[in-house]
Amino acid sequence: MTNSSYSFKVIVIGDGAVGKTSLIKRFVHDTFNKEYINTLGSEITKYSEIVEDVNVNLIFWDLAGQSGFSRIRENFFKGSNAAIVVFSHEETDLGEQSFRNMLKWLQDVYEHCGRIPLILFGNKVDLVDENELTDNKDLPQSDRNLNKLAKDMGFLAYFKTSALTGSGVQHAFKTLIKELYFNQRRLEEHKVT
Ligand SMILES: Nc1nc2c(ncn2[C@@H]2O[C@H](COP(=O)(O)OP(=O)(O)OP(=O)(O)O)[C@@H](O)[C@H]2O)c(=O)[nH]1
Ligand SMILES: [Mg+2]
Repeated sequence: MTNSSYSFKVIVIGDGAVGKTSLIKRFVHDTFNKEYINTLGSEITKYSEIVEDVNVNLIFWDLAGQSGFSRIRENFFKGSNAAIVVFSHEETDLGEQSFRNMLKWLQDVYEHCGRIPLILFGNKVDLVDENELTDNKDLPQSDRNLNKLAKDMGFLAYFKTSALTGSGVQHAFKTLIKELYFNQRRLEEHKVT
């Protein structure tokens, strides 16, 4: 039986159509929709899991990446415990732009939330040749370059994901959950009673 619970607000950000909503759907419901229904404003999804006897409750705040929704953003960022920044690996303008805009999203987080745990997802990995990402070290989106970039930018980790196939999704989200859980546990252990 569990005797305590932790709750975390996790924001999911990145350009429009990179797959933020799809990643949450894949992780929480194990479903995928090929059709693109862009998020209006923001959407909330709840997720719970028991970790070492503690009920860990997450609330994912999924933000519309399309510009035009910037006015609601302040409220969106308030009180976040972690952020997932998503870009797309697809070899299109959308993909390339989403990669470049990652920095802009990161700045938004620092501005509104200060230093919170950050995770980077490179999504739609099913649309590219994964061997290229592993072997071609000259590619900015290669595994080696992205692992380094993620480290330099203060991300906890970088993961390649596909909401379509599910590849990497569980592992990426679970890494964040574990990080949040252990951070909180450490804080509780040092709390003066
Ligand atoms: N091939 C492929 N398509 C994906 C993947 N993830 C999402 N998509 C598709 O990409 C489109 C956009 O996905 P969404 O999850 O709605 O993107 P979003 O980032 O939430 O977009 P906004 O709500 O507008 O910010 C949809 O047509 C999805 O089916 C993926 O991993 N692989
Ligand atoms: Mg969306």
